[in-house]
Amino acid sequence: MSLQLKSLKITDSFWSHYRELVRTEMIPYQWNVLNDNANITIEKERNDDTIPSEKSHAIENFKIAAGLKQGNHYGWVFQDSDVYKWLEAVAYSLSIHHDPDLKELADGVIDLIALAQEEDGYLHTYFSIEEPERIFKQLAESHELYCAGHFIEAAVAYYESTQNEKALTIACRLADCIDFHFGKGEHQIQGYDGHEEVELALAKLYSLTGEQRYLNLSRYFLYERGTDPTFFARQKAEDSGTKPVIEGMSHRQLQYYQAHQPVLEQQTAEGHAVRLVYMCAAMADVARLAGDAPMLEACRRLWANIVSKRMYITGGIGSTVDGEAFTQDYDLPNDTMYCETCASIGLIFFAFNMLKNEARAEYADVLERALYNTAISGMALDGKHFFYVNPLEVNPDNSRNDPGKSHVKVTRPEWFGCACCPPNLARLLTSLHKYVYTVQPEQNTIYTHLFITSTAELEMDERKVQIEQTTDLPWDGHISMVTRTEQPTAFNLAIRLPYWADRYTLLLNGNPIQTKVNNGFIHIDRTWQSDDTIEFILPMEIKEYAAHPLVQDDIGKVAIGRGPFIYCVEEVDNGNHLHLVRLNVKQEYEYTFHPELLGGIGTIFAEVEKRNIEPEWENVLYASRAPETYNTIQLRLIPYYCWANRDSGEMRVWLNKA
Ligand code: FUB
Ligand code: ZN
Repeated sequence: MSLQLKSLKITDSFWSHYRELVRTEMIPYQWNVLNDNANITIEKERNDDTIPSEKSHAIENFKIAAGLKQGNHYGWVFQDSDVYKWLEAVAYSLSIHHDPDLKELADGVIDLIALAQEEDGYLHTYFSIEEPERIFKQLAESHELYCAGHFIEAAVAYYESTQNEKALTIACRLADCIDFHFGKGEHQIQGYDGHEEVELALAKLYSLTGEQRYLNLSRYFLYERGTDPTFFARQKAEDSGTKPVIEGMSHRQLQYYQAHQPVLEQQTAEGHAVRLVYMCAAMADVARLAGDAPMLEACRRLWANIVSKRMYITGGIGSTVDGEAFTQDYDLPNDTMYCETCASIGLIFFAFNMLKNEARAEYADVLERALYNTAISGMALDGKHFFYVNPLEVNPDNSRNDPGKSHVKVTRPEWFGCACCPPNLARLLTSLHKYVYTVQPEQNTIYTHLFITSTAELEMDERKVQIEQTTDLPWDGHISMVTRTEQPTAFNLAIRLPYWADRYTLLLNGNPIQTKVNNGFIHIDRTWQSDDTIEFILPMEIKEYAAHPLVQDDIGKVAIGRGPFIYCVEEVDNGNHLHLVRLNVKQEYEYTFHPELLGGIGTIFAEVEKRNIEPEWENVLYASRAPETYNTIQLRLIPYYCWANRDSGEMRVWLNKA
């Protein structure tokens, strides 16, 4: 059987709006930022004097490295990756929307990158401009392979979208340079980058080019990690540089880099959250491409640890600002967490690469959770303001006055000194069409992961098959899937039964059908005729979710969800002191869609109790036999993703429950 997904066109109103926003606002906006033309305020992501936040300078760095300008590198050592992620988003955007001007701009950027690339294929503006003698000598901090990975990803996407060979040639020369320098050979560096990324990029480059060396190199980096606990320390000891590559990073433990153990021995998700999920995304892809069963088993283990013990209900990960990292099982504080936008995007990559290995609905459930909640919370509805950190509870006074919460912003800044998140989101949204389905040719099965109005073009043994999916999700639970075929065609259509639906109705051409559910997918295995219509109806119940009792911060509280969305309450709707709100034992909720509010959202109303601050508390901090009285109030909840788009104020996801 040959079954291939050839293309997917999204026409969904919720997601098309986002993708248009990226094309019309975010991409031009980011271009101006990268060129220091945006006239915006760049904020530090937390109070830290070492964060470079005067400007981006990213394009200027390339011009200097290319010899077109004089000057010094400015910004983080990984500033190049902002340009690469922008380029990758442009590549996907061009595949959706023909735009000769944008293509010309991007081609020009590729020409500039080509000029900045060294004779031997090396590419990294910081080291080329400032410290060529330290190339590959400070890998714990240098982000050289991290940046290389982002370029390779961009080049693969750009080639797939435009057939531009120049970007791909730069990428292959860069990969060849890395392949020359790293490995087990006598004169090679036996080590890896402190920030995983090149591993997943090399797997993509292999998939595009078929060049086995790239897959081997990716696999080498994964297997090398954590085998020699002295590698980073030895590089540091031998370093000739007079200043750290990244200020304030040298104290990091090996866990931070997932370098404390060989990857197959790592039992729990440790260290910097983005690094961990990028590593896992690479492991999952390499496991599939190389048929590496122990690697896949390691992925399953790390996955289980994340999703059953270390992930927020919003699909956020990273419990602490210190190292932007995981901490320990069930440690999920709501107001000091990190939940970096990039980390949820990395979790989506990991989930999707697991789906390509094995179709289990739990991967798509998490993918959907992270996508509809933390990932899109990373961008304001204007496409020009961004969150780096996505809290589940905010009090503006605490963010202002508590240095431990300086990273928890109440409004989305225009840009960040460390601008990893906004362009990451741009590339995710523009590539969303890749996440709706996967196909398993050996099972002759098409798996549906996301419910998004779209048309999929498939090819089965040279026959064309179309699947038209139509839905009003995320607001309404009716999904219809119509097949169009040139002639009757047998295949198995597997549809995810999402975690938030306890029941479902399934009709084929208007009649109920019996199907089997396997690993969370409903399988409909039949010979499809043109215009066969599946109707899949999911109840959009408002749900109260509780957390595991060991999550100290959520005990006695519930979070409210409807469909894929987790909801929150904001001060602008409900007044301040939101911690005084208490949901009733038998709480009733009412859902209403408001086309005029926040771009069109469904809100939830609940008549709840709010504790009074009685006069007895005037100038009293502690009291025995304290009075406790409540008022009834109307509480309005909105989907978490669109918080902080009106007046700034308190927000919380977890609410006290009587
Ligand atoms: O180190 C590069 C990127 O910057 C990371 O992925 C983010 O967490 C931020 O620290
Ligand atoms: Zn980020």
